[in-house]
Amino acid sequence: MKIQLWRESLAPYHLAVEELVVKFNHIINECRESGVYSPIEAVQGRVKKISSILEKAQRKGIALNEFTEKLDDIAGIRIICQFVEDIDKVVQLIRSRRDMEVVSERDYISHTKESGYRSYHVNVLYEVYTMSGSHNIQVEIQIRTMAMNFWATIEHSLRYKYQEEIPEKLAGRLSAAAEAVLALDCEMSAIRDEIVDAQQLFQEKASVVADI
Ligand code: 0O2
Repeated sequence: MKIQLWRESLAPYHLAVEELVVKFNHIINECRESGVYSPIEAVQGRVKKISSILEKAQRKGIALNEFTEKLDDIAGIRIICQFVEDIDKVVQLIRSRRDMEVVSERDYISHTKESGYRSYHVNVLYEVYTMSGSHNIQVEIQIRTMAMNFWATIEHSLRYKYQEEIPEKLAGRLSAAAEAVLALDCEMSAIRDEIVDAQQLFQEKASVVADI
């Protein structure tokens, strides 16, 4: 496929990611402005690189003219939460929205992957409008805690470095690190109220200073 054609095919995906990042960031701002705790700490978005689309399509035996239908994570949103409990709130929020339709969910938190990967995936259909009309775009929304994100980001780079063949010893250490992440998330949940209280006080102080 020519590069211009790739650009045209991926344009609605870029639009979907841009719009969704704005919408989820708006939730953070709305919460902050009304002094309410935000279940969303941060939002990231990306469109899969052409090389990664080609690699995944080949690995899954997907023909190039089918990739927009059969690859459901070309458009990706990552929602980072502070606490495990927030993940469920974000999932409920997504399910209740009328601008996106949930088509599937994958719970890698209750069902941790063999690698140690934990995250909640919600796949949605999201409509965007471009000059060529409307497009129903598949978007994969990954929801995870800051600790889960730390682990997944590092494991992802190691997986890339070792081309999916992470040496056994290193895999063992990653597995132990995943256990530590689980323990950290539990510990933080246990003192959640204290932390949220402290953050609220800190935010109030910061806004008083800003007003002066
Ligand atoms: P990238 O670069 O993040 O886009 P698969 O066949 O395993 O690739 P599938 O069946 O399409 O994936 O869906 P799944 O399991 O929901 O995984 C899709 C995405 O979840 C991956 O995208 C990763 O972002 C993340 N993920 C899944 N498993 C792991 C894991 O063990 N470790 C880490 N770090 N991330 C994981 P891509 O395309 O692999 O990568």
